[in-house]
Amino acid sequence: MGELKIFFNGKMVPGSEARVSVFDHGFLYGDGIFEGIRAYEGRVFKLSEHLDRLYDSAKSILLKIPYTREALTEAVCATVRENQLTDAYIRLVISRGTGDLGLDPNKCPEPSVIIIADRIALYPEEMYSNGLHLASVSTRRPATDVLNPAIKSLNYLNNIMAKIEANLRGLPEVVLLNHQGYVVEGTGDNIFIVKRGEVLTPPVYAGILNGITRQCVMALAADMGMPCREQNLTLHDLYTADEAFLTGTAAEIVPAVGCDGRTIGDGSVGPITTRILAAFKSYSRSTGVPVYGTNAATA
Ligand code: PXG
Repeated sequence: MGELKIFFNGKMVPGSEARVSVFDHGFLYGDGIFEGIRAYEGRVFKLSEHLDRLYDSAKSILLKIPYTREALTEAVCATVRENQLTDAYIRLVISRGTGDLGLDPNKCPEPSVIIIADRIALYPEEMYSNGLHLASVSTRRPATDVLNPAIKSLNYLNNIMAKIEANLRGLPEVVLLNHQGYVVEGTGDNIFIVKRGEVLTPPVYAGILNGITRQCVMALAADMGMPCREQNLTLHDLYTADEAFLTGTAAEIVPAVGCDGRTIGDGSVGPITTRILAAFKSYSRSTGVPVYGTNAATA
């Protein structure tokens, strides 16, 4: 494979030439938004839902995306095609653009729009078969009235602070609490528990990113007749859960079998997690926006 081609403000440019200005407010201030999207077998998974969230993030921070939804849909597909990928991880980034050194976004006339499509780095199989041990960390997720986690902004320092705590403990992922002490999410994934047959996940208003995988899991659970609800969760709820798992675009569904030294359930991957994982795998590989023409079957 040659060099990756990047969609850069309407043009396809080689990776080595795709450079943003040091005056870009995405770089100077984290002023911008992004999406992490996957393509499976030549189809972009939940592209419309990702674009909904992207346009909502943009509206919330008063950033005007200089493309229609149709144009962005085509740009995402074109970037995957240009790199001849079938399974891909797609990063769509829209920054406020180039301005001066002050933080005023009005000084940035043109947002920067970047789409990177690359091969997906898969996680080790044992993570799915054995499950993760988690820990709660001291870094809190910001309150919705401080910096709403529902906005998928370029301001990920809070998540990175928690990731540093994970690294210091030698753990792949950790659990963040909100300022009230409720469990909200991981550094880059949502959390679910299973208790007495019920599938539970923190509500959006607790201060989380409303994950596309999360939404999909809630719908799949409902389709399979599993009771599924949003509910505030404490660490006690997580410690005493029968099962727990994390959801995110990159990792899909990862079982969690322990937290803070407590064993979750019997310490093995539970039956409901296993069913949801299987349902997600088959669903994600049988739907999506076709990148290479419309003859691929769409569910
Ligand atoms: N919460 C947060 C804070 C996230 O950043 C999710 C939940 C899951 O959302 P989706 O829509 O993907 O189901 C995310 C996902 C990575 C990575 O490499 C993941 C995310 C952002 C950056 C990197 O795993 N976001």
